[in-house]
Amino acid sequence: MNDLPKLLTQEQVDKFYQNGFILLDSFYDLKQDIEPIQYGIYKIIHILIDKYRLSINKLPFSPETFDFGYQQLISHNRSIGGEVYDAVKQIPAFMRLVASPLHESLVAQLRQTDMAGIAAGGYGIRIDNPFEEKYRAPWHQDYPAQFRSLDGLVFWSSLIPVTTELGPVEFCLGSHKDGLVPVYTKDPKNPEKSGAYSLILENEQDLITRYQRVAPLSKPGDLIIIDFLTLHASSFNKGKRSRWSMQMRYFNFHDTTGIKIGWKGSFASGRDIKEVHPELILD
Ligand SMILES: O=C(O)CCC(=O)C(=O)O
Repeated sequence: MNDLPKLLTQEQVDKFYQNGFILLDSFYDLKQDIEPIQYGIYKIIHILIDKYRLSINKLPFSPETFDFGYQQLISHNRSIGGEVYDAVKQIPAFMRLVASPLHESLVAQLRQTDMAGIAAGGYGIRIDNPFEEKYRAPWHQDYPAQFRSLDGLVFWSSLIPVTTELGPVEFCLGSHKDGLVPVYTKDPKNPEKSGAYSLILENEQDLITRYQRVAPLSKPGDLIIIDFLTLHASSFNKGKRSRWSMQMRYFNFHDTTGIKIGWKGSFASGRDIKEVHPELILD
């Protein structure tokens, strides 16, 4: 039985089906949902400033400057960025947001299901640092990198105001309607990339020019819902600050592909795509 509240208007649902993503303005409660996560990140940055005995100024907490000191931390030693990345996804306030009933309601409404699942390993907080290519997401669909169910959804939400300079996510409008795209598992132009970041779509350049592309700007509290088949990519961050954003992925236990593959995960579960979907691999 699905008696969860319907959070979207029919117009929003239609827009999502049409475009393969939708931006919901001011969806989350800033004080209750977002600030505690920013505060957790602020505290972790401070613990690491102390750990490495760095003389970095500390500001009192504010949602606008929660990441103050992070740029200096990674310019001292880039590997501290990895410590922050692994730590922040374990902030309780983030896990509470991941498991928010709001997400279950959205999956129920958009996928007409009474059985939503949280994709294990499919949630985290991206930190897109200025002028870094290694972890920039190239054009991709989420399904090959995540699996679980073909009709999965990404809930994407920024922790800072995203400007064009900071490299917003770019989407190919309506691309989800054209189904799964086979991939190469190595990017010869960027040999430093690995895992999901090294997947390259078949005929990538031809493919993406077929669609109108948009890169919506968003702010803390906004939510972008992305279909697991929508082609999208991170733009390059040419700013002075890292772009902090949350990704929370859900799937549908009733999806026939999901049931067939036993709701298995992909890279985030340490699995090779070839084991589950050999037909998607070109090399
Ligand atoms: O935030 C980004 O730059 C990319 C996010 C993304 O590709 C995803 O959530 O699937």
